Amino acid sequence: MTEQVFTNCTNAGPVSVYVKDGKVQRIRPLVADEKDFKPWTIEAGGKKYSPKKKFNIAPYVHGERRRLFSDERIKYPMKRVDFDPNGERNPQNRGKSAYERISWDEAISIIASEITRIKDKHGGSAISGMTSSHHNWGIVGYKMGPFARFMNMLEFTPVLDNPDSWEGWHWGATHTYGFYWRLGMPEPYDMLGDALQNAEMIVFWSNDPDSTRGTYTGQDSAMWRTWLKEKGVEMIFIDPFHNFTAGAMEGKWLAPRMGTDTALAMAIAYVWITEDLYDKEYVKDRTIGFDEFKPYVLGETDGVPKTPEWAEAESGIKARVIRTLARKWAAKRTILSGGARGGEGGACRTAFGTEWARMMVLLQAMQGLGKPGRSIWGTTMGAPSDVDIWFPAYADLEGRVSTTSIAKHKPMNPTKQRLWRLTLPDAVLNPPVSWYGEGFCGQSLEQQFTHFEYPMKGYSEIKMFYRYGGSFMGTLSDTSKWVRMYQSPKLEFVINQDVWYNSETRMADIILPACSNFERDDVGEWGACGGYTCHASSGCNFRIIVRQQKCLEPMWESKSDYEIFTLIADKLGRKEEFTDGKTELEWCKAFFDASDLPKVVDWETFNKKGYQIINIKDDYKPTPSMRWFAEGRDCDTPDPMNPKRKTEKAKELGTFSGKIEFSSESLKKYFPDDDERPVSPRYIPSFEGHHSDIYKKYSLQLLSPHPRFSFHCHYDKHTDWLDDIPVHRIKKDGYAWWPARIHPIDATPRNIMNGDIVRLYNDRGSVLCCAVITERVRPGVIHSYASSAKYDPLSPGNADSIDKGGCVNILTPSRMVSKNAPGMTPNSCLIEIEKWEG
Ligand SMILES: Nc1nc2c(c(=O)[nH]1)N[C@H]1C(S)=C(S)[C@@H](COP(=O)(O)OP(=O)(O)OC[C@H]3O[C@@H](n4cnc5c(=O)[nH]c(N)nc54)[C@H](O)[C@@H]3O)O[C@H]1N2
Ligand SMILES: Nc1nc2c(c(=O)[nH]1)N[C@H]1C(S)=C(S)[C@@H](COP(=O)(O)OP(=O)(O)OC[C@H]3O[C@@H](n4cnc5c(=O)[nH]c(N)nc54)[C@H](O)[C@@H]3O)O[C@H]1N2
Ligand SMILES: [Mo]
Repeated sequence: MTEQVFTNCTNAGPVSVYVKDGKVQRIRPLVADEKDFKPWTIEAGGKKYSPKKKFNIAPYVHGERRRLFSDERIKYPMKRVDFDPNGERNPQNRGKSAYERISWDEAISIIASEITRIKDKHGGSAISGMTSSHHNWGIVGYKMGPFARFMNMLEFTPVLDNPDSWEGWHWGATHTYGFYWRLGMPEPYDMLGDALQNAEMIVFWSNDPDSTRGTYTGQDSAMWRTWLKEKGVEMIFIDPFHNFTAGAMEGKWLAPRMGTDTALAMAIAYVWITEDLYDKEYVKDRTIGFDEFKPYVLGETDGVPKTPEWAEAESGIKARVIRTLARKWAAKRTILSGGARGGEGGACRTAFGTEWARMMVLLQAMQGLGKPGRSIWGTTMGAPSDVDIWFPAYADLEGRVSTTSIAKHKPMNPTKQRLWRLTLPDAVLNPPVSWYGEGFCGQSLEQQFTHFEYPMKGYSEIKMFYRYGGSFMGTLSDTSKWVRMYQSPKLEFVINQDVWYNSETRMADIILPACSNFERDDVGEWGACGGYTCHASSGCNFRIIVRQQKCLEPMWESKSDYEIFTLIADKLGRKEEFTDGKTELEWCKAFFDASDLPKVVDWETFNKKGYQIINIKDDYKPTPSMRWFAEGRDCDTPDPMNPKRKTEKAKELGTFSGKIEFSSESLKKYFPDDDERPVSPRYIPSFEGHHSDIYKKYSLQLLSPHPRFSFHCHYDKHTDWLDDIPVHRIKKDGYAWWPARIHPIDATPRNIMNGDIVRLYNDRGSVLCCAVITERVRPGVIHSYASSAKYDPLSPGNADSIDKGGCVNILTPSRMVSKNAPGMTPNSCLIEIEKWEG
């Protein structure tokens, strides 16, 4: 047979897939017709900047074919050998026992009868289930689609996700500058042009965009940073790790002690206030509450002036360096780059991370946030982009913008009970649990103050858990408790449905093999998330909507997630209700029809050609983010999620006052006495940091950012090529170990040499890693990426076992950002490390 070429899209770029005799020969960045591209041009400083006509995918996508055919694929439906739905279930053996292959018929029969049994006895609320944060690309088969539709049909108890990416911004910055409709992230519009034309300096504060790449947008923004470097824009990096962007940009590196970023920020404000280096007019016209903030900075309220000397004692950064930074920042037009998308960054996933994120906004507010070259920008979004052509993205499926929705099941799920992802194990093992906040609070600030308790009156505790994907041993906090949860007899039945074996897969009673996005039909726009991160595809040089063509039949006995739910629905007699009579390809067409794409291309052409590039119009007019606010105009940026846009409140931000709030009106109203998220931000020493009692026992701080060469648990362990990249894993004695980076000052007294296997430990657990001795980490900090996909306990099924795979999140705390802000805090973690002789 001749070779066929298909188009598809991954979560880091569009690809062409070459298939012969049902086998994928190769996968490479999508090859599009030259004529389809009409590159934009930005003029700045007498030069013209324009992107090349190509798609710069993330490195791991080059291993996509290896991942597709990986031995780690789940190939057949499996049943735990000692699970008998009609007899002994042996939940205590989850994680220990072996599995046997069963037929699809048997698997579907067991699942359907368990659903019926549990629902009849306890109601739909006894069934729960959840997905993870990321998914193979597409919108028809995305986690918000079939999974949500099916589970809503069962009237299940949903598990609310903590906003992992944005914790401090979501729970903190929203009370300072609004943007709750972006979960606390700033607008991205036309920030590249603004930077090229106006910026003189960029402060990367907890940001490594060369590694994190705008989340989904591959390497496209790498060129932008090179342009900025060549233009002579000065770059500063505040990070306990000398990260890859700092290396590539040859920037100045400041490495604060972990947990002290807010102290550093306060000292910068101190210099500006005492040396009269801030934008007083902006503070007067565009903000409120400065009079409550200023006395704290000056030490008038607590007797502690937040001087650079004071901050030096906390952070270890020299007072003169802090002064120089503060003066330069005020003298130059400076962009603050606070995480991958402007508002993210590992510093927001810490104890009281709200205070850091609020300070990021307030520092920029003191310099005129929104004025030319004075933005909050991750350097990863904000290319010129035509947003008039709307195409749905995965988060639109449940959002306000969508017209069709695969996820919406009518009648809507009547179950009001909710679980909170971070406390799910506690909810099962030790109820009741309670918290404030409706998960992703993108509709209003008030959503953050809603109180929840589980179990909820009138509903059942959960008995059945449908886990869709699942690699939390590597990605959540204090993850041994997930093992304990899975072994609880309270969970009578556990399913896991994934494409690859991941750390939670073998905790289930029934395992179902899903196929990848290459083995089913879908449609999706590169980099676009929709919903609360609307217009994220401006991180790509070109908007491209891809008809994700089925390239080969599902391998082994895998099936698309949609087909799996269809089979179960059929067994329950509800097939038509689930499918709405549509195949996956028909859903693709339905989304296409509902979008603006038919204005540009007809379905037949799009379906056959496989992609459509949306170029900007000739008369493109930039609308830089927050310029409208800085200039006191009506909002002219196109975010449809901004509820004040095009109303009489169009000049306002999303805070209660409509202005930037040094002292938060929303916190004042709902939690006026909260000393952990005070009305006006404070530096609060970390609950797991250098002032804590356990610091005597565990004096090293674990820094666990996002892995450069994998995408969370995607690609790691499932793409053997990655084991040959020493930044990612280090091969020793036939095993691919997860690296842990340690400064020579910490290694020498512990007698640790480069390449030694070391045990990282604290009271929560132990993880084995391979030591990398390097001066790229600050003394006192151990750097080891989060998101190992390999959970490899020396004693399987024992929650207290040492893990050999590198799941350092076994060590991180369950304690939340603060008592009323239920976010995760993996970067506030104390450990010790020793050479492993076992
Ligand atoms: N220490 C530390 N921990 C962190 C962070 C940190 O900075 N430090 N960051 C946090 C952040 S921001 C995030 S987003 C989380 C991410 O952590 P997770 O939410 O755990 O994300 P993933 O690893 O992407 O998990 C995706 C799972 O879904 C499965 N899956 C993917 N596609 C499909 C599909 O098509 N069908 C099915 N059935 N399954 C599929 C995958 O195989 C995998 O098991 O980690 C958080 N954890
Ligand atoms: N390659 C790759 N790219 C990704 C992901 C991935 O898994 N792999 N995940 C994607 C996702 S879901 C998200 S949310 C984004 C996350 O993007 P970010 O949140 O921006 O990424 P992080 O890696 O957590 O942190 C960025 C930098 O902050 C530093 N840092 C961590 N803690 C602190 C601190 O307390 N203080 C200071 N000053 N610096 C600190 C880290 O050393 C790191 O260099 O990345 C996305 N992009
Ligand atoms: Mo994330």
